[in-house]
This record gives sequence, C-alpha cells and structure tokens, in this order.
Amino acid sequence: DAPQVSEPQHSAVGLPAITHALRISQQQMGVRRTALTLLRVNQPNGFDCPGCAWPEPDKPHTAEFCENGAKAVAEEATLRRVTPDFFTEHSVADLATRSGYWLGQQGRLTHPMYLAEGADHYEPVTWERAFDIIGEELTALDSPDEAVFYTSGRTSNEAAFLYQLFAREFGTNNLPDCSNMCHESSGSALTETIGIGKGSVLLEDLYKADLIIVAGQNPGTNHPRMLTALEKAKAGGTKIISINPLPEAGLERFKNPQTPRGLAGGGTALTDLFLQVRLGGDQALFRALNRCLLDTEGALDEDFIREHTHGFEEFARTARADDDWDETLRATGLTREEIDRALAMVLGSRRTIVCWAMGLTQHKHSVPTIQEVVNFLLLRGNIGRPGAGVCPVRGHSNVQGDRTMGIFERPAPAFLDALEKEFGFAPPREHGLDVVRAIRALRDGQAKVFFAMGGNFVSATPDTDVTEAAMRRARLTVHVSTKLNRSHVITGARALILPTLGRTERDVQTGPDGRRAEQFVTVEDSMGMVHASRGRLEPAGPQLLSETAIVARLARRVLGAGSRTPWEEFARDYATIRDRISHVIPGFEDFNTRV
Ligand SMILES: Nc1nc2c(c(=O)[nH]1)N[C@H]1C(S)=C(S)[C@@H](COP(=O)(O)OP(=O)(O)OC[C@H]3O[C@@H](n4cnc5c(=O)[nH]c(N)nc54)[C@H](O)[C@@H]3O)O[C@H]1N2
Ligand SMILES: Nc1nc2c(c(=O)[nH]1)N[C@H]1C(S)=C(S)[C@@H](COP(=O)(O)OP(=O)(O)OC[C@H]3O[C@@H](n4cnc5c(=O)[nH]c(N)nc54)[C@H](O)[C@@H]3O)O[C@H]1N2
Ligand SMILES: [Mo]
Repeated sequence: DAPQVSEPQHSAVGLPAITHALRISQQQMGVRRTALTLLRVNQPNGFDCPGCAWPEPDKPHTAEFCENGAKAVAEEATLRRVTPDFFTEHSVADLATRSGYWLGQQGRLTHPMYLAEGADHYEPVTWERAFDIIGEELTALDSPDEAVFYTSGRTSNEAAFLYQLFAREFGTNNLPDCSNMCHESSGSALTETIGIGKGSVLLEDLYKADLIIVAGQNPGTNHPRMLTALEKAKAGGTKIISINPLPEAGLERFKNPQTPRGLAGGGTALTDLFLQVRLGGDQALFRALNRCLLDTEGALDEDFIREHTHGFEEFARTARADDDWDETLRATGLTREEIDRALAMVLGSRRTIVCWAMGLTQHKHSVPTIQEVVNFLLLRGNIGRPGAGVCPVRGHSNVQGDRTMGIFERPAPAFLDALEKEFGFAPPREHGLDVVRAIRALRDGQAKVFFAMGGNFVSATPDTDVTEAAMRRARLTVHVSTKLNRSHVITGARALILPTLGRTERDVQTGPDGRRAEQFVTVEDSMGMVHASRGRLEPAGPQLLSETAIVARLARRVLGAGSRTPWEEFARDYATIRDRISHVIPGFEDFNTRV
C-alpha cells in the first residue's frame, strides 16, 4: 500500500544472492540440512533442481544452483509442517482470506485431507477413502470428458506418463497443463516452421555462437544459471544483444558468485547492445531485420534457403512490401540507428542463436512473432549447425518432459496409436480441453471433476474471478501437492488435498516380496536432455505417497480389474514404466540402460 521507490539495480547475483539464499535456507531447514541438500542440487547423483528447466553442464560446479533454486529447494526441504491440527485451527473460509505467500510459508503437507460437502474444515482421511471419493465422483459422470486432469511442470516423466495413460484409459484427452500459459506459442510456431516444437540448441552451442540474442527474458531472476553460460560464452568472444522494454539488471552485469571476480570485483557486463523495444514490438523488429537482410548483398545463405526451406519467394515479397520505416520505428519504439547497429552485429555473425521466454510468448501475436524469429534464423542458415539455432528457454523444471510424455490435450495420432498398441485399449481420439477451455467448461457446468497434479491453477490462470467461480461449481476438486496454495482453498463442493513427495526426498517402494527398493525418476531440461533425479532427504512425513504411486492406486481404484495395465508393478518399480516409455515414445529406445 505504500510503495517505495529506489534506484534500480544494475547488476545481478554476486555475494548478496549467496547470503540471501543461505539465510532463507537456514531459516527453513537449519544449517546441517542446508549443506546436505544444496550440495546435491543438479549433481550426477543428486536431484534436479525444482526451480527451473535450465540445463546442467556435463561437469557441474560443486554449487550448481542459484539464489532462486536454493529458495525453491528450501521451500520443499523446509522443516515446517502443515498437519491436521493446522486445519482444525483454520477453516477453509479463513484460509481463503490468506495470501498465497502466507499459505506457502506454512510448510509441507503431511496428511491426505478431505473437505466434505457443506463442511467448514478439511479433515484427515485415509488414502483408501480418498481414492474412493475420487472414484465415486468419476464414475458418476455422464462422460469421461466431464473430468479435467491438469498438470504443472514439476511432475517427473514417470509420473506424467502414468497420469496421461490413466486419463486416456479413463476416456478423455482433457489434459490441460501449465505450458498452455507458458511456451504454448513457441511449440505452435516451431512445429509449423521447423517441424519440432522444441529448441534446437544444446548448452555447448551457446559457447560456439558468435551472437546470442536474448529477447523477452529475464534470466537474472528466472534462470540465473543461464547467466553463467552467457558469461562463459562472452569470455570466448560471443556478442550479446538483449531485447527488452526493461533494462533487466541481470543482463546488464553479472557477478558470478563462483568466481572471485564475481564476488569481489565488478562482474561481467553481458549485453553489448540493448534494444529497448516497445511492448509487443518484437515482430516488427525481426521483420525489419529480415527486410534489411533481404536487401543486403550476400547476406542470405542461398544454398541453405534453396535446400532446406520453402515459401521463400512469397516471404521475401511480403517482407519487402512492408517498407514503411516510420511505421517500423513506431511499432518497435527504436531508432533507425539502433536497428542498423543490430543489423551490423547480425551480419558480422556466422553463428547466431535466439533465446526467448515470456516476453515473446505471452502476446496475442506470439506465434507470428516467433515465426518471424525462425525466418530470421533461416535466412542465414542459422538452424541445424553448431552454435546456431532456436532456444526457447522453458519454465518449470520438467514442463518439457511432461509434454514429451504425452501430457497434451491435442495428442498426435501416432502417439495414440503407439499407446493403443502397447496397452491394448482404444484411447479417445477427440481433442481435449486446454486451460482456458477447461475453465469455461467448469464455469458452464460441463466439467465437474477437477484433478491437479501439482500447480496452482486458481492463481496461475489468467482470469482469477472467473476461475474461482468456475472451481466453486465443480463437484470435486483434487490437488496432489507438496505445499498449500490458493487453489486448495477455493474448492468445489467436495475437495481433497493429497500430499506428495518432492524432488529432494527419498522415494522407496516395497516389492511383492516385501523388499524395499529406492526409486529414481527422470526429467528433461530445456534443451531436450533427459537425466535421472534422486532425492536423499527423509520424506516430510510417513503418510506421503509419490506422484507415481498416487496415480497407480487411483487408476486401479477407478478403472478396476478391467484395466490390463499393471498399475501395481508400475508403482513398485519405476524401471517398468521406463520400459513402456521406451516402447511408446520415439527417441526413448532402451531408456533404462541409457538413463
Ligand atoms: N525459482 C523459480 N524459477 C522459475 C520459476 C519458478 O517458479 N521458480 N518459473 C519458471 C517459469 S514457469 C517460467 S515460464 C520462467 C519465466 O522466465 P521469463 O520469461 O524470463 O520471466 P518473466 O519474468 O515473465 O520475464 C519476461 C521478460 O520479458 C520482458 N518483456 C515483457 N514484454 C515484452 C515484450 O513485448 N518484448 C520483449 N522483448 N520483452 C518483453 C520483461 O521485461 C521480462 O524481462 O521462469 C522459470 N523460472
Ligand atoms: N500472475 C501470473 N500468472 C502466471 C504466471 C506469472 O508469472 N504470473 N506465469 C504463467 C506461467 S509461465 C506458468 S508456467 C504457469 C504456472 O502454473 P502452475 O504450474 O499451475 O503454478 P505454480 O505456481 O508454478 O505451482 C506451484 C505449486 O506447485 C506445487 N508443487 C511444488 N512442487 C511440487 C511437486 O513436486 N509435486 C506436486 N504435485 N506439486 C508441487 C506447490 O503446491 C506449489 O504451490 O503460471 C502462469 N500464470
Ligand atoms: Mo512457465
């Protein structure tokens, strides 16, 4: 209510970031647990940081995490607990008045909790009863399409694969997920242009690039370890252009806490050219650059264009027709001189990468903007070579893996064919609901059960009032979660909160012979690399189940003996899930051996 104005920051990270991260970690976990946990982050034998999807180098630093990652870990590894007593003390109406921050600060959920119809308080419930309640509501539906199965991007590959399998055996493709709000436009634009909805570069490519363009992204806050990669690229001579309406401190100057220079010295200036673009002006900017490339003698990679692209003539015609510079300058908010400086850097680069995130993806014209970026790269053959390509920087730590595993409301027919062949049931072919359509369906009473594998649907979706009202119309809302958030307190007529293991925690499953075996899961980073993640901490409570176990038990309860899928085996031994993934998903052949 009383905002304070101070000078903007001009550098990011450095010593203050370390001090801050350690202070938060120690408040939440104490000194010993802080040390044990943080030294496992992003290590070959450790767990994948739940903070973001930035890839790990082959030889990670001893401290391969950032301030925000440390906070994300502390959030999960905290010693604070939300027990049944907490819910006796606080009614749902009381909790609904609290902020998301306050709810998250209360600690880890320890017991399955149930809010009965008309009740004021959540009460503890057994897992059996919880699955019965979900089973009752799901089997009472007129059609499987009246259920919605949402996913947030932290869910492991194994859990995600089982979750989509369950939804499809149940009979629906209603699998909205957080990428509907995130890089959906990147996926659409890239699938239509380069034929695959993912980035085309690896970490090594950044070090080989002559020029990296960072558009609409704030890595200092959201992917801090990317700054280390940019610093390394710079040291090798790479130039950086950043395109952003805001001069983000992290892109101005990075103080790498892993180096003495970063701790005590001035750090590294990252950006060579800052283009303070007008909001939404990126499409016009890349169009202008493309037009200039078309008109510059020798600027195009003609062989590449002839051999690997189509529609060039049409593109060139349209782009050349857009020759009103006044309009270009108005749309971009830039001067002709700034665009010329960018052009000179582009022409001076043999290998160019464009990185982007939400500043490009969350506009109404995001898809054409990203397609213009792809055209920009294609004109000089900057795709499919070392040091060149597209780099959409993903958000949640496994959001890309979840899509790879089939969490998608519009699955490809080939994927469904493979599922059908492997599991012997006929998956639904009709497209399901994405996030916005799911909200509409709930609002209009066409969807009645909302199940969330993680996330915070009520706060993350665009129209909070409409979404809250829609949730309240549901028969049942269910959240599989580690911590409390607003989505747990804006409920349907009945509601469940199911507490689950986090990435940092040991996941032990018991075999049929009573033998206990530690499991690991896999995740895919922003550059398409898949690797294992193993938690080491004792779970936050004895009642917690893994996401995988929750899906398997739910599936058996809902689908009954009619399902030929070996759910019990999957829950006991995640390697058996990976075997099936290797049969269904191209590129995952021999998954268990390779991982
Ligand atoms: N610790 C932690 N890290 C996270 C997450 C987390 O929950 N915890 N979430 C992850 C997720 S899901 C995501 S998607 C990423 C988000 O990562 P980012 O996309 O980097 O996040 P934003 O803060 O949305 O930054 C958008 C940037 O775009 C700029 N911008 C806004 N409009 C425009 C425009 O029209 N043009 C251009 N060129 N720039 C524009 C803004 O000034 C800002 O710098 O962060 C990830 N990182
Ligand atoms: N206002 C606003 N809205 C946004 C955005 C924004 O920046 N601002 N960003 C948009 C973007 S890019 C995205 S990706 C979406 C994100 O949308 P969501 O993924 O739905 O939301 P998050 O807030 O990331 O979800 C965090 C919650 O996940 C739960 N959680 C954490 N770890 C685990 C785990 O290991 N397992 C399980 N089961 N649960 C876990 C915790 O309860 C935590 O509160 O939001 C979008 N909406
Ligand atoms: Mo995101």
